[in-house]
Amino acid sequence: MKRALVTGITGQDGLYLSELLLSKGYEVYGLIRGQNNPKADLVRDVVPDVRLLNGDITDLASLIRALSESQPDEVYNLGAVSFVAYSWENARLTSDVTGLGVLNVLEATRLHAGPDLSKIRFYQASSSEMFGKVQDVPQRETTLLWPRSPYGVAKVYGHYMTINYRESYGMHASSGILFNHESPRRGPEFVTRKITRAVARITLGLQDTLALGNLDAKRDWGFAGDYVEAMWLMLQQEQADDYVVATGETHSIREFLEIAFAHVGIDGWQDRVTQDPRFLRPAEVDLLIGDPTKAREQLGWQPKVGFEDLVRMMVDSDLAEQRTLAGR
Ligand code: NDP
Ligand code: GDR
Repeated sequence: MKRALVTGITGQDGLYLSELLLSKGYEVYGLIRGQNNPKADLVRDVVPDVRLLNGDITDLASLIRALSESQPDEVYNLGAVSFVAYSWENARLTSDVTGLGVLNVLEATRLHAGPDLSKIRFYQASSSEMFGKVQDVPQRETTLLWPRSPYGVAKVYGHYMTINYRESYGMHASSGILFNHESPRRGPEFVTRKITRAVARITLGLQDTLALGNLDAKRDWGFAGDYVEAMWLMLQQEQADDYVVATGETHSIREFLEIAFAHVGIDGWQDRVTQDPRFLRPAEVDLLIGDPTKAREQLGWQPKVGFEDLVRMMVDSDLAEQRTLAGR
């Protein structure tokens, strides 16, 4: 039986990846931080077979202990301060967790493995935010990185550190450059979930309007359940490498709004949405669209859920959740 250690277990991807690994017969260990993490119950609820280990990716000793307790064949580093807007207000914290945290996980893995480094495979959650200012359309593995936020800068550090461990020590360390991926488990601070939750509440008469920032940004949005499969596939390859994981389609926030509101029968979303400068960013990533050719050809990976189905899935899930919360 294979064993995997997953950091960021309480997050959107941690839950989907755990479900996938458990379905493949893995023994899954999840790193959980804090003395009484409120999301521990969620993990126990969704994936009760995951074994939780205390630790924090900023704390090297806790990682060494987690590796020793789990003895993993595969390490998936998903832990991060992941909200781009928050990263300007907490740039140092973001650098420590999202940047230096990667070095800690790599180094703990190397120390734990000892002379036989080939026995552990490592996955780093890199991001399309690293592309930042548009250099290439679509963006691919070779596109120049030009991050536009403290989060993006920290991810670039983690990305190159992963490549460096591969080149310096021969570690089987792969980096998935994942474009935005969403689901009903997406945190409510991200724009997709913020919209689908608001659409559900407006439909039920619990809210009148929704305040957003820049509606013109374009993103390549896929379904998180599809994307965790690409993570796993990367670690099943003989050679470690870097892969763009994306749908190859891009849509604006306006298009997302259009489909979400139309799904509940509300035409003219413009009357329901206000623009609030508080949600504008000091520097914006205007256009993301990925070229997933390498992942398709080398990993045999393809997204299954399309954009419109993704939006509808999230609206339906939020409608059900809000109905339950409102006791209807
Ligand atoms: P989430 O924000 O949902 O989850 C982030 C996870 O990181 C949480 O489990 C959080 O734990 C954990 N974490 C935060 N700080 C620490 C720390 N100091 N030590 C250990 N764990 C910590 O993110 P997603 O699931 O959406 O994303 C997973 C990874 O993929 C992240 O690295 C993200 O940056 C990256 N990514 C995500 C994309 C997306 O579109 N979703 C696209 C590209 C990359 P806690 O509950 O304790 O806060
Ligand atoms: P992103 O996701 O920054 O791409 O990072 P987010 O959903 O936060 O923003 C997407 C775009 O929407 C615009 N926007 C708003 N965003 C939020 N959150 N709230 C608003 O009110 C709002 N109004 C407009 C933003 O300006 C932006 O252009 C996500 C995270 O998961 C990262 O961790 C990951 O690396 C990248 O995706 C790929």
